[in-house]
Amino acid sequence: MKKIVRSVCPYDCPDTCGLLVHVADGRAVKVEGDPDHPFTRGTLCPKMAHYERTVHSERRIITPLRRIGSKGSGKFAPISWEEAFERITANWNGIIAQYGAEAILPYSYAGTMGIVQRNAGHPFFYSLGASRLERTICSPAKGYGWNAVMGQTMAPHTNEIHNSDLIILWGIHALATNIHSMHDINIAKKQGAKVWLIDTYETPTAKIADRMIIVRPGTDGALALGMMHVIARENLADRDFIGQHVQGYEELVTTVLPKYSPEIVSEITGIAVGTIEEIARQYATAGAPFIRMGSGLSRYSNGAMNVRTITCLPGVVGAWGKPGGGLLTGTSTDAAFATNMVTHEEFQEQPTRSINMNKLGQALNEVLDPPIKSLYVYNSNPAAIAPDQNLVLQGLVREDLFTVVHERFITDTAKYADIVLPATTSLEHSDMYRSYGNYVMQRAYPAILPVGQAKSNWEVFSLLADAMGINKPFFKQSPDDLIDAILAKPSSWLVSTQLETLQEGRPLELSLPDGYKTQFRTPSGKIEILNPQEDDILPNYTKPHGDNAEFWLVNSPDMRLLNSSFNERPDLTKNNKMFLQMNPDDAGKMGLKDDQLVIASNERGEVIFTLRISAKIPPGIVVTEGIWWLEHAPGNRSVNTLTSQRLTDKGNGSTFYDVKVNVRASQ
Ligand SMILES: Nc1nc2c(c(=O)[nH]1)N[C@H]1C(S)=C(S)[C@@H](COP(=O)(O)OP(=O)(O)OC[C@H]3O[C@@H](n4cnc5c(=O)[nH]c(N)nc54)[C@H](O)[C@@H]3O)O[C@H]1N2
Ligand SMILES: Nc1nc2c(c(=O)[nH]1)N[C@H]1C(S)=C(S)[C@@H](COP(=O)(O)OP(=O)(O)OC[C@H]3O[C@@H](n4cnc5c(=O)[nH]c(N)nc54)[C@H](O)[C@@H]3O)O[C@H]1N2
Ligand code: SF4
Ligand SMILES: [Mo]
Repeated sequence: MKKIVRSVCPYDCPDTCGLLVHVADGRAVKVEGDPDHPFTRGTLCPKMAHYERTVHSERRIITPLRRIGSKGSGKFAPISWEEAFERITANWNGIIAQYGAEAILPYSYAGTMGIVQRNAGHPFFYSLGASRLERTICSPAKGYGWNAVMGQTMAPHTNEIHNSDLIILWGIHALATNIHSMHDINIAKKQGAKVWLIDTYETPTAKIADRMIIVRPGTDGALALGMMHVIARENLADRDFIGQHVQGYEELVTTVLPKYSPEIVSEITGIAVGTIEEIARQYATAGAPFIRMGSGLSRYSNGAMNVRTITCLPGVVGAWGKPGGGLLTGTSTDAAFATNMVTHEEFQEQPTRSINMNKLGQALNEVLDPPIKSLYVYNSNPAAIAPDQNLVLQGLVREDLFTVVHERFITDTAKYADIVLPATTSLEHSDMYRSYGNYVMQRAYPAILPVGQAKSNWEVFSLLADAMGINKPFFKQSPDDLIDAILAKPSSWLVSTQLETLQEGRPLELSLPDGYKTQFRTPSGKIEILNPQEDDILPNYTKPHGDNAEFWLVNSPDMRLLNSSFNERPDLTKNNKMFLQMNPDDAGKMGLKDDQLVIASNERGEVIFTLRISAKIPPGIVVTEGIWWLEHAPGNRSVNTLTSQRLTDKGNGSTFYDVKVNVRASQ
């Protein structure tokens, strides 16, 4: 029997595409982009064009497993679900009796973005009284920087781009991470818009840009101040808009901007004085300049300040007042319905400690009271994606750590598990999705039955609640019951006529209030260049941290992967080498040759890469793309051996790109 089922891409990607899944005899055989989805518009990225190969991969875990080799060896034997639950509860009950439930740490992030399956562990671990995980690995510094200037102001609709005449892609590798924005950018380009890209090297996204500015890592805040210096000096600011809508411009002009002449900013950023002046003038005189800001520049010790500073720019030139003008870091649809109906924080009876997910390595190796005696991992692959890999692996190998991993594949993390549980893919379970890059939301029903004995996160936590004696009726619901309950209490943003669209599993675009672009939801009601709540009431330039080593290590997304997901796909990863890209002059000075093995190292460890010499990389920087499973790593260590657990200036975020390394030939 054949059918076509609507579904949603579950991955941690701002596009949150609508899918049409072709099912034949109970198997997904083909996946297409939904032409009716307003952002997807019928196309998919290379990863999801063959999602059926992930769903029906030979590498899927199809039964629960018990470890029979040493930790990390990946040797397992199948067991029943009953035995898996017996082993987990026996271990946990023993740990709780001796150390208390805080000795158990959940670790999860964004394997799936659906609100039920992503958050399913929260009510369970709150009820258990386990340690909390501070989930700040992605972009809290970006959120912080935006909020410091714009408060809760609504982000612009992506269609604004159509009417822009100057689009700046700032720290975003849009071809890899936001590919459907190309539809919008192309509409603008056809009408004559120019595209500028600001990045640390010439990424593949440079192909679609008219101009490229290469900035020294972590110095974008200085560039923004330099642009504002030129705008003020040349009287290009929008005085009317500022008078009506901006707080603190005069103070910025008199106390901060004098320190950031183009000459000084050129020293900091490595950008020519003339280029700083040119982009400032073009930005200020454009009819409707639009900035699409990525997370790259926020993953530094000065990340929140970088974002805060750039976020001031559209206010200074009045871009918010013009159709097609503005700045997009990401959208928030939190207000559409109550996620708390899934997470239920109040199930936690007593305060428990919180462990920052960026510091897993430290937490597993430090003497803590109580120590972490059990780790439960779902929706995440910390052995690959968390910083300071050596320390993370040193923790995972501990014989006294009882590790459970609920996964679709034997990832680098699953190899260290005592018990592995098989997880469903998004085609096998129900969920509701909302996006962080647009305003479309969609409910999805299962397209096929679970593969093998796989169970969804929700199902596993319901069963674990029962096995651990947590007798709340909440856990007896199905995911669809829960989604129905959430939709029965929608916010005014979701009106009842629209709910039918959601119930039918069709994409629904939330409408934005008239005039939202100039409704500034800050305490003052204005754009707060001066924010009296901040330690530094005005934005300023602060330096990134770096390390005591020679090259900045930029580690960007790879088009074929999504974080460490899709490593299971030979069609995407075949013949891959973990490349380290380097400028020809740097390679020449060091006598290094193309395609030879090199070692990148710093105080945290060493990683072996294959050298790729490329003029697209500026001197002083090396670049690696993608988070590869260790099976692709010639030295059995991957990029996060080199990254640091240090946190951002605000938001406790990750600082993945604020890292330096030395490079030498591998013998
Ligand atoms: N194909 C693919 N898509 C993805 C992902 C993936 O791994 N692969 N990951 C997903 C996730 S979880 C997220 S959070 C988003 C993130 O996607 P984006 O918001 O695009 O952010 P990043 O991918 O972190 O970084 C984008 C760019 O920032 C650049 N960069 C680094 N440092 C600086 C700097 O100091 N200044 C400037 N101007 N640029 C800098 C990097 O070179 C990179 O090209 O993408 C999602 N989509
Ligand atoms: N060096 C470096 N490191 C980085 C980054 C970087 O740019 N550079 N980016 C960082 C960022 S922005 C992020 S967001 C993090 C992301 O880190 P993670 O969220 O851990 O992302 P993934 O590596 O995709 O791992 C998700 C895992 O969840 C599993 N999964 C998928 N669906 C389900 C499900 O329904 N149930 C269960 N139980 N499991 C499921 C997948 O098989 C996959 O192995 O990585 C960070 N790490
Ligand atoms: S990974 Fe992103 S671009 Fe690709 S299908 Fe999913 S949501 Fe769309
Ligand atoms: Mo992320």
